[in-house]
This record gives sequence, structure tokens and C-alpha cells, in this order.
Amino acid sequence: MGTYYCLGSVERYLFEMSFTSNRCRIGSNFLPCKVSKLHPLYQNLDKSSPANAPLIMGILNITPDSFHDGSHYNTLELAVSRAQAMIEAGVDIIDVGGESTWPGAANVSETEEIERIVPIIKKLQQFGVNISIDTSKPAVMRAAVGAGANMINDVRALQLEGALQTAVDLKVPVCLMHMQGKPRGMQNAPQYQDVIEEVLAFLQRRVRVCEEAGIDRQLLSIDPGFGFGKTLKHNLIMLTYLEKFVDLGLPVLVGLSRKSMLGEMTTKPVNQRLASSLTVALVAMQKGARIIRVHDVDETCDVRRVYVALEKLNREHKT
Ligand code: 9MG
Repeated sequence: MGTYYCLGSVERYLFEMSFTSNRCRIGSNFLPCKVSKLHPLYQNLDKSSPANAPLIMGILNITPDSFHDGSHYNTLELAVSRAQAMIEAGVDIIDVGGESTWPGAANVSETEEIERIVPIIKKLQQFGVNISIDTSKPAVMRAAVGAGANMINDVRALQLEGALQTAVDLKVPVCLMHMQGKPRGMQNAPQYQDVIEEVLAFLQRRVRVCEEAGIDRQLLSIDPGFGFGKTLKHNLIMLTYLEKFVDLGLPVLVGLSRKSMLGEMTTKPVNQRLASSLTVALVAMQKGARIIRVHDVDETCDVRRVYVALEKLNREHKT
């Protein structure tokens, strides 16, 4: 009888847990995070998604190799339809990027980056979805937020000239990521005495610099930067001890999706890393990551559904 009741409640919960495409940008759901006040963007904004669920950030790269067609019109059309599919699947934030950060990628000028991202952001903001801009360039940050982006995702943690002041002025949430070295050479023998201590110390330093410059702590999130100047072992240690980053009391963002560390473990090419990406997404959720940056939004939302159902049952059994 007891088992029957529990099963019934899980089924009912799963049934009630419908993710709609009607996204809202402000909300105030419960969140077991160690910060006293949390910016609305870091909470579950959609009343239909379960309280306490981690947020899914969908990757939308607007680089020439992202869309096979090449023409500007079709790039815009394709990017918008990809974004729409992510919204239907339950995405919380779409991360728009106009410059690739993989080691072999070519540099892109500020003007080119702005021309790539602004038309797409203008279109996407009509859907009411949260939009983050994946850039390190101050002018791109300003153009993106002017067009409707409401978050900055900076893999250089606001260290480029003018980036810190720009973030102060824009007053939107910012993700500060750790990277050892620069994208071009970062994977040439990265070294740490203690990867956790060093990455934690860097992030704490950047948080302090941001707060001293006038950025409200509530706006900040942190990211250990999987794959950015780290060997497979460094990445595995960071994932194993992800709670240490969560313990800093700021929302933790992780990007593991399809990364080469998964290729190293599975010997699979990038287009066959779905299973390994979902596995690490679940591990990150279990360890308290607040935002999971992924390519495969639909499948990761399924992982989240299962994770949330298990968590809810766990909590019910503890009370
Ligand atoms: C842009 N980008 C690529 N990988 C990333 C990661 O792991 N984290 C963040 N914040 N951004 C990333």
C-alpha cells in the first residue's frame, strides 16, 4: 500500500511536470542555494517547471561553420528555428555566441561579431526567452544587451580591457569562467599544483574584483571552465569535487556538452557524444550545478525531469 502510494505520487508529479513553451522572464520559486537573495535569472522562471530544478542553457553558435548554407538570410532563419526548438524543449536560457572559443578557431573582429549576433538576439527576445551573450568583448556585450540579451557569459571572466566597467554599466547577470592560458594554446600541457584550489582562488578573486567595481553579488555566477586549459584528469577532478565550487555560494554554471574530455573517455567523435554528455549533465545536477550549458536541450530536459522526480521523492522520504 505504501509503495503503491509512493509510485502514484511520482507518476502524478511527472504528469504535472509539463514544460510549456510559454516562458516568463521573472519568477520567484524556491531554490536551495546558499545565497540569501538570488537574481531572478538564476531561479526557475517558468511557473510550469519544477521549483529547485537546475536551469538548462542551450548553445546557439552563430559562426560560419554552425550553419552549412552560409548566406546571412538563411543563417538567421536557421538560428531562429533552432532556438524555437530549444524553447519548445524547455530551455531556460539561450547562449548566443558569434566567436568560437575552441583552440583552432579564427579570431573574429568586433564588428563581425556584432553583425552576427544582433539580428538573432533581436528576433529571440520577441519569444520572451532569457538570452545570454557569449563574448569577452565590451562592445559586443553592449550591442547584445541593447538588442535584448539579459546575461553575459564571459569565458575570460571580464578580464579584457573595458569588460569589467561594461558589466558594471549593463547591470545584467554575468557568468565568470576560469581558463588557464588563451584559447589557442590552452590545451598544450596545462599544469596545476592543485586544480581545485587554483580554480577556486581565481574565481574568488574575480568575484571580489567584480564586487569592488560595483557589480551586485546577486548578478554573479561562476564556472570552473571544463576543457579550458585542463587535461582529462583535471576535468574529472573538477567534476568530482564540483561541490567545492557550489560551496562558494554563487550559482555554478557548467559546460561539458560534447567536449573532447568525453571523446577521450569514450573514443567517440563529437557527433556521438550524446550519452556521455547526458551522463555528465546528470552528475553535475546531482552535485548542485545551477546552470547546465548544452547542445542537446531536449534530451537534457529529460535528464532534468528524471533528476527532479528523484530529488522530490528523496525530500519526501526525509520529511
Ligand atoms: C562559450 N563556452 C564554451 N564552453 C563553455 C563553458 O564550459 N562554460 C561557459 N560559461 N561558456 C562556455
